[in-house]
Amino acid sequence: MKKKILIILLIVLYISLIGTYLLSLKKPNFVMFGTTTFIYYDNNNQIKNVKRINNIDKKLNYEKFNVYIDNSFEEAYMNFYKEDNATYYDLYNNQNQKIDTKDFLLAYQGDLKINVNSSKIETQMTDEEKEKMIKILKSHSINEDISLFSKQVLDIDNDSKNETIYSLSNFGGQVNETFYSYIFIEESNKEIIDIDLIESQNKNTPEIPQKYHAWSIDLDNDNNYEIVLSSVTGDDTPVYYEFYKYDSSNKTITEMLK
Ligand SMILES: [Ca+2]
Ligand SMILES: [Ca+2]
Repeated sequence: MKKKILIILLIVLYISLIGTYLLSLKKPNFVMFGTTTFIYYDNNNQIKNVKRINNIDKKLNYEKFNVYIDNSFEEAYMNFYKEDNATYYDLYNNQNQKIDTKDFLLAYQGDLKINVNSSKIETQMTDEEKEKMIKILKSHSINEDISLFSKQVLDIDNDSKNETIYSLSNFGGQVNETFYSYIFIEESNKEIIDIDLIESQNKNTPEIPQKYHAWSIDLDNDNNYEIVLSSVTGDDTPVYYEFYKYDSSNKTITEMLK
């Protein structure tokens, strides 16, 4: 009898070991933003969690990724390497040719449906826009210097009306000023909904992160785009990514996956 129990126990142990081994072979589904921020998904395309890292797993070197280049995902391979504490990468296509791109790194692995809004993120202001931006900054009593501007027009919430996402900051601008990063949505009725507004306390010391609107992506497959911001504090420091959800009915912005 004891022998029988022992055999059953051994069989159970054997099966669970094989199960664990097979699970370890299954690669996780994830989207990576830069080399620092990873959103993991389960097999049903549901977001599981987010991880922010400093050191990229070298096992990812030369694995196949779907990389967002010129408004679409293409199969590519990446070689990651570290220099002066920052992680860099080279991109190669299926023919082993190096791909040159100035785009921020957005890539995924696994059977995911990642819908990136392809409307152009404009970085030049017209004179009219500049005037309008300065008015908005004035209304918040923040510095009116703008060194970084971006604008994307898109229908974030799929209601057939366009919103505009603006990001403004004055990093690298005039001296003897406080620093700010301001990202907001202008709704079709011209109402402004803040995504993030941060200002440094002291002049000439940018102790706040510089934030920038990087992409609008439907990350959770609900037909609404999430707003992805890059965030960097200081030179030669990692760029991390943040994710915001816009609820047009309640006119609220919520940060997700903090
Ligand atoms: Ca809309
Ligand atoms: Ca979504």
